[in-house]
Amino acid sequence: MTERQATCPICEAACGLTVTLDGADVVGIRGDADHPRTRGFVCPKGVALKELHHDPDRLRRPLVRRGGELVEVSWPEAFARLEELLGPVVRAHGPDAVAFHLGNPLAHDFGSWIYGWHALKLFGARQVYTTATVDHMPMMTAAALMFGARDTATFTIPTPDIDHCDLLVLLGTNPLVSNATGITAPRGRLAAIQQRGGRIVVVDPARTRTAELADEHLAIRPGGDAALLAALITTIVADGRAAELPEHYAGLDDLVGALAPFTPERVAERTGVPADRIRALAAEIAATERVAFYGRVGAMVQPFGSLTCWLLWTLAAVTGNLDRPGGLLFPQALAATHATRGRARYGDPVPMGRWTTPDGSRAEVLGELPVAALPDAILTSGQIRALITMGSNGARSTPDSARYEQALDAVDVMVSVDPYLNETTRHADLILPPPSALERDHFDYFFDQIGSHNYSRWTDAVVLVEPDRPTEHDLLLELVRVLAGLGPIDRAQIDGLLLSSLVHEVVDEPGSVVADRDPHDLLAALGDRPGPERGLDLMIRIGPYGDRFGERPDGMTLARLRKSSYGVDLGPLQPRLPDVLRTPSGAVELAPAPLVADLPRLERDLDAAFGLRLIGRRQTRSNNSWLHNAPSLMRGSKERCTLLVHPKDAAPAGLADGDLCRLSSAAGSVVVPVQISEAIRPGVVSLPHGWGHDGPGLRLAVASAHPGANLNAVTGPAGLDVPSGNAALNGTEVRIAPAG
Ligand SMILES: Nc1nc2c(c(=O)[nH]1)N[C@H]1C(S)=C(S)[C@@H](COP(=O)(O)OP(=O)(O)OC[C@H]3O[C@@H](n4cnc5c(=O)[nH]c(N)nc54)[C@H](O)[C@@H]3O)O[C@H]1N2
Ligand SMILES: Nc1nc2c(c(=O)[nH]1)N[C@H]1C(S)=C(S)[C@@H](COP(=O)(O)OP(=O)(O)OC[C@H]3O[C@@H](n4cnc5c(=O)[nH]c(N)nc54)[C@H](O)[C@@H]3O)O[C@H]1N2
Ligand code: SF4
Ligand SMILES: [Mo]
Repeated sequence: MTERQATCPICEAACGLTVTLDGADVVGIRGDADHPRTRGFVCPKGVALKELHHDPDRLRRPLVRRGGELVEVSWPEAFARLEELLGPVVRAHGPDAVAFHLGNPLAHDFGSWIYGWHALKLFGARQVYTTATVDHMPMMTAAALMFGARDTATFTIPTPDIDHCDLLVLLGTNPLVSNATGITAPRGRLAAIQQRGGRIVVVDPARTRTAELADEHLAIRPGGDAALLAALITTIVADGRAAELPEHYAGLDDLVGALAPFTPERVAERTGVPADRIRALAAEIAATERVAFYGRVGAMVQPFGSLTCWLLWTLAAVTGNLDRPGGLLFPQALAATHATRGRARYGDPVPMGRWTTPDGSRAEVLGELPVAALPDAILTSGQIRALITMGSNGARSTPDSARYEQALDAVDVMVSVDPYLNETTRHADLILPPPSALERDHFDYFFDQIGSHNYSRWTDAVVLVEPDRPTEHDLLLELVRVLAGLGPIDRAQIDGLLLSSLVHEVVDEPGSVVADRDPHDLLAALGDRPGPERGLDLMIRIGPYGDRFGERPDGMTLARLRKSSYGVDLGPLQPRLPDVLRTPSGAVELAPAPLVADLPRLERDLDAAFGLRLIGRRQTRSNNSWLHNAPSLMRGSKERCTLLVHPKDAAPAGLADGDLCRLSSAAGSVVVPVQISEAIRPGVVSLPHGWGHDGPGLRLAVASAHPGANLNAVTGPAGLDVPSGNAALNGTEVRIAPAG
């Protein structure tokens, strides 16, 4: 038996794991008590990596569609088929004929994160749809407009300093179940706020486990957050309690003017929060020394996600809590990001509207198009002929998912990079499975950017991939080969081409720390071993702690990081304004025009009619749609995919606890068991997402035995947050009635 250290790549918590091996067999996984950040914390999903690794349903070899059936083939055959399928489309119709749907697991794979985005840009890909637009695109959009950004690969986002705050205000997040993003291993840290005399306020239509632990729970109506935040700001400003802001803030007067209609009295009905409670919360925020604010999925996958993120950060700014310990702070990651590249307080306008979906109805934001518009893009235009899905299960994760599946059948060519034959990939012509999570090196390129402590770690793959088995990076290189028409050159050469173009981009950009260096010298310094490590080494070396290729001999390199099994502690988050700003004005933009322009829509919504509304929730033993094939996560006879209904809504509908209910909307309907609960606000029902493992052609023996109902068969049709294009997954108008 041997023991190896690993990092769990499933969620943002990035827990340190200890993996016990018997030869190449993974026999056990537990939390690593010596990990300096997660200190032994682990959840059932991390432990289930063992089962996922050994899962007989997990694909090890490629599948090709032949006569309607998906059959196993060798890797050379699969790559030949890739060329046959995609090559002609690209040659005849160019990059705009190929759409991409990139999904959540890629955010946990540093190679995909560094090279994937770069490769798409090189290919001229514009029909790029990702899971960001059913998740955090509002946060990316608001942050880009307030602090500056070039794309969604790196970002400048303030995170709550929960270990030092006196008051924590949480909107639309349940970290005790989800670990949220940036509130890792939360139980002890939340309890510590209360132990030091602080308070926690949770704003959520459901009394979640986090709300139960909180000192105050505001059971808001879905989608009411932006109006609530606007009223808090308006009240604090009107009471003369706004903080004095330094010169690197712009637009305060415009902000105050634009928010004037949103008084507590005006928003009380829509938000479901009485005016006196809004005033009391405003007074508490203004009177408290250090206040941290945090909003996540519930604050984002709704019609006003961008306004919510913007107003959350402006509320922090006007109360003096932005960029201060105990409030919100900007992390400084080891690898270079937009905010540590280029010149401080110098930036281009936010990339927006440079191209559109094929029908012109939706514009690009930060290089991405709304994934909720992908089915229409395929079904109503002849433009998109091929679809490449990578780590995405849009058939369960995007709104109006029946239409999404219909689009998968309509497209001429579909290629999936995915380890499972699931609800999405069953429509593919070719499936290329990457190695398992335990077979890959890990570095948190994405999540280091939002951590609550500046910390970075590298872990080696726990199990070695068989020599002839392509890695996720190799699969990307094979796609680049076909998309760029590179022909039968060595894969290592493609890797070299990508690295070389990355080095040139870094050297050539204004304000580069390696502007005066010869790209050939940098390439030589990065070595000749193909793979994603060289790109990461580059980003570490030009990053804020980097050695700048010898200029700072004590600086960091990937080799130096790898020497320490527990990575590098780069210290607590520190104030970083105004240096992180990359806006054209060089200031924090408190009133960005595209957001101010969306306020009239919010004002109209204050008077909207309000029927029964559907929201989602997360569960400890699920992660989105893809962990239900692990037996340990499915144990127990209790049905988990239940519709939470308040007794006041259940009685008139004739529903009792455990009854089967038909839940329907304009998009579709599902049958689900009812769970009567006082924890959900009356007028709101809640169903978890990622279920619905049914229909033909799945290779998911365990998941199919507990299929659950697909929430996204009912969400949509595509209500969108206007500035970001994010899907409004929560807040769909629904009806409930006894089934059958
Ligand atoms: N166990 C587990 N952990 C996960 C995941 C998982 O699937 N399972 N997924 C991971 C991913 S991809 C993400 S993005 C994070 C998400 O992390 P969280 O944001 O913490 O996710 P949820 O638990 O869905 O919490 C969203 C909350 O928003 C509430 N809500 C719904 N509508 C509204 C609204 O209009 N306003 C307000 N204020 N609240 C609303 C819901 O009731 C719910 O409690 O979790 C990650 N961690
Ligand atoms: N109604 C509703 N819908 C939601 C949400 C909600 O709260 N409510 N939450 C949204 C959020 S926050 C998110 S992040 C999305 C997630 O939506 P998606 O991005 O679609 O992610 P998953 O559903 O987790 O599906 C992941 C896919 O990647 C595959 N996969 C797993 N590991 C790997 C890997 O290492 N490499 C590759 N190439 N593939 C891999 C899996 O087999 C699966 O097909 O769902 C969104 N959808
Ligand atoms: S899935 Fe569980 S073990 Fe893995 S990182 Fe998230 S909380 Fe940690
Ligand atoms: Mo997510």
